[in-house]
Amino acid sequence: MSVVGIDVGYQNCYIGVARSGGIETIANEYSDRCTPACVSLASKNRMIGNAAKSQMTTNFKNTVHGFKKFHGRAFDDPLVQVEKPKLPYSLHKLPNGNTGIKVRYLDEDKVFTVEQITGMLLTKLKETSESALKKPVVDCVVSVPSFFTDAERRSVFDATQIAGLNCLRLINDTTAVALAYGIYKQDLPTPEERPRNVVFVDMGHSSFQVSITAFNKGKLKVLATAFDLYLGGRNMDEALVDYFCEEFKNKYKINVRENPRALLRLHQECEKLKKLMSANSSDLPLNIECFMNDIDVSGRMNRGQFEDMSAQYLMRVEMPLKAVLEQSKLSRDDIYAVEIVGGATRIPAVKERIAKFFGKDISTTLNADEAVARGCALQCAILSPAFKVREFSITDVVPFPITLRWKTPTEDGCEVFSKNHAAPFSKVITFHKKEPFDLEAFYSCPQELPYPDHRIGCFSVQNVAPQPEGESSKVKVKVRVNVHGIFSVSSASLIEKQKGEGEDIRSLRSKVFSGFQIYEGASGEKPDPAAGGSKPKVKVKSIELPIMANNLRQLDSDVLNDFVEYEHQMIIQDKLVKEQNDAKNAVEEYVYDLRDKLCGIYEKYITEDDSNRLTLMLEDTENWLYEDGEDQPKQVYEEKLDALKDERYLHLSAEEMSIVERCVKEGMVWLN
Ligand code: ATP
Ligand code: K
Ligand code: MG
Repeated sequence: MSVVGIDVGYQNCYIGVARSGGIETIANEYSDRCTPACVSLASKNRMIGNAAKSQMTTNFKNTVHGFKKFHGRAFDDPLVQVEKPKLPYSLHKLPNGNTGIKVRYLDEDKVFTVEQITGMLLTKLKETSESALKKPVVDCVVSVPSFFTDAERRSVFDATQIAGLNCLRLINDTTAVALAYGIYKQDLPTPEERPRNVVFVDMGHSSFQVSITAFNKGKLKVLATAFDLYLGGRNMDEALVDYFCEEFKNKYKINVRENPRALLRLHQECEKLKKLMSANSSDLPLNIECFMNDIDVSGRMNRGQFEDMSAQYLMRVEMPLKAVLEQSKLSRDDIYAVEIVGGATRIPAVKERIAKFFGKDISTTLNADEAVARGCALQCAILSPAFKVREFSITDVVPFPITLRWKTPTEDGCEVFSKNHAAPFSKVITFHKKEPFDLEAFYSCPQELPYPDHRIGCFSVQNVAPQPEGESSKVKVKVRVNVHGIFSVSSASLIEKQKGEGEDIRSLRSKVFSGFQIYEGASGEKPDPAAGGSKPKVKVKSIELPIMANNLRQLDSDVLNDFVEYEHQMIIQDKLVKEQNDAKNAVEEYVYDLRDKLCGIYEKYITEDDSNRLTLMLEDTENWLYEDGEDQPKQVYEEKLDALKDERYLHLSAEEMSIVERCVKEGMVWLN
């Protein structure tokens, strides 16, 4: 069984794996530990990750990046509408109102859902893990921003299923970081001592997240989280892009915004410049050759100017820090350390603001890029029965309070999970009902929600019937925020009194409209009434009731199955194209290799006739590769290669020739 943790970033993805030596971050086939969150669709196949990123400026209409925020979002969502004009590819409204991504794939117009696009990315990350671990990868833990709401989490979860992964947990970015920080610490306070409170700050490309976590030996408890949904490295890139667009308009009379390719290149160069400015405070150049209309452009920038133009963003660093501290009810003196991760926390002005707010030096104990993925892998190792890791319990929080509503004459609903309530967590609510009923769940405070719709879902508790005497039945409903941070009405049961038992019907009747009772417990088990011992035992039978859930923006299970199937087909198609390309490249390589040798190491041992014959043969093959042999099935290339290899030069076989080669290389004398 494999143990894999995946950080799916807005820009960068990382994979952590557990091996016998511990947690490692693994590299992809480009020896890169970072895989860009980028998918490029083409006429024969897809490219994902690094290969896709290199298509960004050439095949920009079909190269999808910056899609993470579309998870669980309607096309009409203000966030989607704000992003839309900035994208080089098109968005499309799906029949169910969700956000679709329109591209050309296999020479056809195709609309993919964001779950499918992330599914493709996860397929790539799965394959990378499989080739590093040399075994199939199914189980994994995937990170999500702590501020993701229910619909967004379900959407990411669906993407993991499309990729054929078994996601054991969607873990919040900052919680994964906290785990990576805490699990190896030998000197944490004992459970009886005051906990060690650590602030974790993660500024990535698209957003800013903060948490305060309390550590004791063997456990961590998240106290509070806060965020700025729109604050990250890309804001700084955009500030630079704005500046240079303006400058180039004046200096070169070009409108960069009219040219998507030039705009993308400027973005890439501005990002590089931004990174350079983190390490260097002097004046730095920005040069792009053949930028637009055959013009080479250049500009300059220094850190001071950059900080001035990003002032509006830097100003926003403090707000989430303040919010998280307030929620935690701690004072600055209670904070043991402030740990920063995420690429954009490398910006000196960002670091300064964090340090200033907490009035202490910030720590960089963790690898800024890889901590999330490592935390995910650790969580996967803890959850996997196949791996032995130190016991470490994780208690996260419910970031936004959740209310459950029902319609009865006297009751309208109640808040079932308050803000920063421990999670995962279950509660049992008792109803008295004669017929099936509906429960509606929604986020209690729409104004603080980073999502335009406060509904979570509607849950119909079915098959409820009155008791034989016509009385209301007692129905126990379990509501849960699960390990993924997803809310559900997870089960319902009807409690049927067994005939002949003597419970006072009237006392039950008096409770019919008296509302509900909530039992709490991390496991969701209600306290055993029999354990109290005072009341006489009533023999009851519990009957499971079916629940029909209708969640906001949820994919139908049929649709999801189709996506799983389609992803599978695309994987096969990519594999075919890859094999075909490999076989074709092998022919091409053979041609070049033999040509080199004919005028190199074989020259002395080959007759002129043979040499001419072979040169001609190579030329023919090369022409064929550009013409009829351009796009042939794999076997055709394989047969071609075999035919070339069978050709006898010097009246020796290819195998014999390789012996010649070795002798020449090793400086042995070759006897003709
Ligand atoms: P998110 O967490 O928002 O989903 P992500 O996880 O993909 O995004 P990271 O990989 O943590 O983001 O960070 C990427 C951002 O960090 C980019 O904006 C990148 O330009 C920026 N960055 C990386 N290195 C530096 C540096 N040395 N100086 C300034 N910015 C940097
Ligand atoms: K990342
Ligand atoms: Mg990130």
